[in-house]
Amino acid sequence: MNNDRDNIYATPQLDIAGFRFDQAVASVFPDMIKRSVPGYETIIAMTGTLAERYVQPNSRCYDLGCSLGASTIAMRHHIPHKIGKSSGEGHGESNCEIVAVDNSKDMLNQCRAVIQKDDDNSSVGRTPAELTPVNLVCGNVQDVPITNASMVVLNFTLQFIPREQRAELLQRIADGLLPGGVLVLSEKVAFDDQQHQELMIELHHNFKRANGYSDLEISQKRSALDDVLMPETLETHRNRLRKAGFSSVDVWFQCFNFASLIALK
Ligand code: GEK
Repeated sequence: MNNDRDNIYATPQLDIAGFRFDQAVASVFPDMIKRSVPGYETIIAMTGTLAERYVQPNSRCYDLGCSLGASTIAMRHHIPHKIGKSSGEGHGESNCEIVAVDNSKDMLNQCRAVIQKDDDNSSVGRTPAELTPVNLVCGNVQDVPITNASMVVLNFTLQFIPREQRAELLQRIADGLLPGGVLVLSEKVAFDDQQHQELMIELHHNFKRANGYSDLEISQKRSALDDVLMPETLETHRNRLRKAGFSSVDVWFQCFNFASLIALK
């Protein structure tokens, strides 16, 4: 089941191991991310809106670090079925494919079940040709070829990649995007101004407390994420994206130390 309540850090742990996306996390993930990341549901919904606008016929959409597939489902439900003129092939359907990648097999197994459920629900009133196929890949996002893409989503994934390897991944994404394609990059961010940094952390912790996490849970999770989740400033993200060749880059959503950027090729 993946709709259980997250209480992974509710009891005191003597030795807090580095955070891992294992079976325990996969089984509570939707609850964990909603109660931990301000604006998560808004960002997912907006991903659908962006898919409606930017996904091009006969192209690929990538969900890199897909977890249980929330962004994949948002794109799938909003890719217009009949974009472009009927070209014979695909009978005027979008003829798109979504490639959803995660290197945690526990997360990907749960994701497979979510996609299967969506197949079953979505098939009502639709022909199979109208359901955008999802190709689930268990692997490192840094190794997956990105080609013929009109939309790429990195929703809270880049933060787990070693800092010095981020530019290369973004360059491959920029190179794999078609002209007019979009990258949605959501991240936990840091601030140069120490006072502002501390305020954002405090407000985020208040958000978690208001969502039912105890001080013990907040502090143990924080220790587990140390050296695993590595935030950078918005300026660093903007500069790196521009350097990779994106022509228009900026933040469309921010709440405390969580932000989402749109980068257009
Ligand atoms: C969502 N996007 O619900 N290669 C592949 N997967 C990775 C890698 C990597 N190198 N590093 C981390 N992951 C999702 C939420 S969660 C964010 C993304 C969070 C995977 C990891 O296994 C996990 O599933 C996901 O990236 C990050 O919109 O938990 O803060």
